[in-house]
Amino acid sequence: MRALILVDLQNDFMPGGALAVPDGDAVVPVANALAASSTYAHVIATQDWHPADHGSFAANHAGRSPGEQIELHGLAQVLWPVHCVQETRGAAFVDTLEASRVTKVFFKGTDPTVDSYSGFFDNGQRKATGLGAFLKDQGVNAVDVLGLATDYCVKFTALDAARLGFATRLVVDGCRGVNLSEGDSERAVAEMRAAGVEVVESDALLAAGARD
Ligand code: VGL
Ligand code: ZN
Repeated sequence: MRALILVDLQNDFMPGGALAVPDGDAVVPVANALAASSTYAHVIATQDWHPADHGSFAANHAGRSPGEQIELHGLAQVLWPVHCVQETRGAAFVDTLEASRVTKVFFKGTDPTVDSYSGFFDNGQRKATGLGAFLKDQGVNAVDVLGLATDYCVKFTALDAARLGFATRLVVDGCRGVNLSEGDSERAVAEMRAAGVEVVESDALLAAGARD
């Protein structure tokens, strides 16, 4: 059984948002098309869901700016603009997402002391969100991953999925990256591929959907 995992399709990651991913809105039609197909036993969504005092926000570190790197409680941390603050419009799903297809939501980044790029674990791999246990409990053994951003939350979600033993595919046309450094997204895709993630296009999945 396969699940679709939609990573962080939230207003703050869309053009005009606080942490806008270039062309980020282009992935929403891909998410909607796949979510509407009958291929998936579950359509899961993650939401980046930070308290206002989150340690990943540059604004919470005197004299620091977004894009700088610090050490946060022993872990390397890129500093970000304030984004996806719990209960704000920026943290809500983008309106164009057909959210009624989503069967279960997992929240991440709720602990102010540690960031959480993966939908499965925090960046220290200490606390689970419950996503892995939920999927296993439901008999899911395969996942398709898409969303924002390729070089952060999508990458770490797909890597954890593969590591946990799920047959993992990255729907590459359903992802866009932040690209703080040029080529970050390409390197992220290569890293996922090297970890056993299959890289696929949504068209091929939708065409195959009629067969499986
Ligand atoms: C993300 C940076 C900070 C993401 C979340 O969704 O990729 N990136 N928080
Ligand atoms: Zn975040």
